Amino acid sequence: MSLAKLSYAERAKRHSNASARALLEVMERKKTNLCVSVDVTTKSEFLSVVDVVGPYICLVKTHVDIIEDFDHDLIEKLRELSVKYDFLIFEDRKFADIGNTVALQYSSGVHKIASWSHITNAHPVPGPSIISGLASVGVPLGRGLLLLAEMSTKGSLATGSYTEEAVRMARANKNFVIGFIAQRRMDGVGASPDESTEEDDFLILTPGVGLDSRGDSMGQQYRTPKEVIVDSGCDVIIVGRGIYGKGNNLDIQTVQAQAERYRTEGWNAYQERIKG
Ligand code: 5IU
Repeated sequence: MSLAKLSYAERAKRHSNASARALLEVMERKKTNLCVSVDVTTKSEFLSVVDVVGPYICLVKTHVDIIEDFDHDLIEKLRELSVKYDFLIFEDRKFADIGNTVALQYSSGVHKIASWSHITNAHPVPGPSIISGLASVGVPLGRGLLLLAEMSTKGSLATGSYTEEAVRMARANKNFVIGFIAQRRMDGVGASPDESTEEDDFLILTPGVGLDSRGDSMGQQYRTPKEVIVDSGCDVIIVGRGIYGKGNNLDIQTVQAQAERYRTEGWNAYQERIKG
């Protein structure tokens, strides 16, 4: 039986990485597989969105480098909201450098990502040394890493043998690599014929999710929660503009209604998958 048929609660028990376990537990507890991607450029907009979507999400995805008035007060407030509403934090940093450099980018600088972000991600392009560099910082803190095995954009180069190699890198580092940013489950991908991968349980977090649009003018491509969770076996839907909108004026009531809507769609799709 594919592990995609197991409940999030059952899968939580199979994970030894603290962040993977905590994410699956919160998904089950709050009955949500929704991650909101909050790509806004001011502290006040960021905190308003998180405050209103908090009850509906398992995870907040950040790009802290786009926040013009970033400071550590923002991180303190985000942490308070993560406790108040019970969600985890994922800085979508997409590391891509040599091990020594990514360890510094992860631990230091203005953002000190490792000190507050439960989960972060990396491009596999440098090879396994990017994992060891990030692990030297993240493992002692119980953090989890996602590898970018695929992307949602038109013409993405992360396909075929590149994706397979990413999965092989993850299998060799299961204590820290908890899953992938990808568009489908990665069961058995890149495995040799005699290799047993049945026990692998990588989390699949999937951006490029929208109910009202199939893409944007800059190459983004959207699929529905059902396509992502039921048809492709992914675990977490990542939604940005579908929830917080496109314009400059945040309409908080609409943001709340959209978060509720995506949460319901994502959870219904998951229930269909595990019961079907
Ligand atoms: N994101 C993608 N596609 C990818 C990866 C990351 O969209 O393949 I890797 C990020 C970019 C943005 C969010 O922060 O996910 C999606 O936002 P929208 O739902 O607004 O398109």
